[in-house]
Amino acid sequence: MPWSNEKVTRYSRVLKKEDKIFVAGHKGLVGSAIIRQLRSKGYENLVVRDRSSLDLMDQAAVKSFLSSETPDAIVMAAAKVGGIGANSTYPADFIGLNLVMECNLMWGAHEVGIDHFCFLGSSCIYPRETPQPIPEDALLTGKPEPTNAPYAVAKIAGLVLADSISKQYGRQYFTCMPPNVYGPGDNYDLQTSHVLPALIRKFHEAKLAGNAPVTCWGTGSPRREFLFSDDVADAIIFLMEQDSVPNMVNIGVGTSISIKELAETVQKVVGHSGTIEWDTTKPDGFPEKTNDVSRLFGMGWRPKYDLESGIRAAYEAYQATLVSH
Ligand code: GFB
Repeated sequence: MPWSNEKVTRYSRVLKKEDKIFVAGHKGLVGSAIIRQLRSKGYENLVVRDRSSLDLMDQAAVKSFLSSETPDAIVMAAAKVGGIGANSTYPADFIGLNLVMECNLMWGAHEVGIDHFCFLGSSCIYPRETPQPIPEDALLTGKPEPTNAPYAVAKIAGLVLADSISKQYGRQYFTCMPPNVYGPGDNYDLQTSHVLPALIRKFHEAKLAGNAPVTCWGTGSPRREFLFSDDVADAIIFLMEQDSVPNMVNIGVGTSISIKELAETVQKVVGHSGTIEWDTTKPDGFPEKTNDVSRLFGMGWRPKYDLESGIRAAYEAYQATLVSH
């Protein structure tokens, strides 16, 4: 049967503590959280590579690395990522770099016989117009959100590649769809970052400038689901530790807030008391992006961080970067 967005559950041996796990993108927002969580759960046989020593854009180098290291499992947290501004500015990079990296690493893993692969998708792969919360089988049932369609198409291609390799070659390659992720090691560049780190930086700098007004993008009415990076990592490891995993699994809290409510929450955590203004020349993107997490919750996983405690932890991590500069 040709590929469909139907749920397929695949069984395989359970991850063992001594397994060698390659975490691609170990310095990034999600990758660094995965390393933290794996170590805290007793997985010590971890393999990481800086971009300078392993360029995922170089197919031969990736194949040679995989052949020599032969990890038991791979988590691909490496990707070209960014917020709504970055996606609109660099569409070719978001589809081109991500397609090449995911094919090099995933096809290379298959060719050297690696059985376990967790590919990171995103809630933005779903259609712009779709039921909320979004179930996994909404995939490919409608047009993508234009502000991040190239990225979404690259991630959908990776998801279908993972599922097809599993189906044809009997491997356990699965894709998880995190929502908007934030936490330590985030990107705070105001042109390329996601909304939450951008607001943390904006409110912090405005507070120091005497509670100057803060300008947010869009109308403030879109709704987003936010999950702290350590919860995303915990969910990914939870899924890898199961003896069976569905081919695609949404990760999240299953609820969302408006960008306006988010701005007010960040303002409260940072302690800013000025005005909030809205630049409606900037795009809103998805009207709403809330994952239906019943598939994951039905397996027994739950997040640990609520939004306000997560923002507090992220704000502390941001302030620590200012001290170290
Ligand atoms: O997080 P964000 O950049 O990306 O924007 P998406 C979320 C919402 O926050 C949009 C608003 O409605 C923005 O207009 N927003 C308000 C801001 N102020 C700001 C600001 O100062 N900076 C930013 N960046 N946004 C991304 C995809 O979509 O979701 C990525 O483009 C990825 O590829 C990510 O999938 C998870 O949530 O709209």
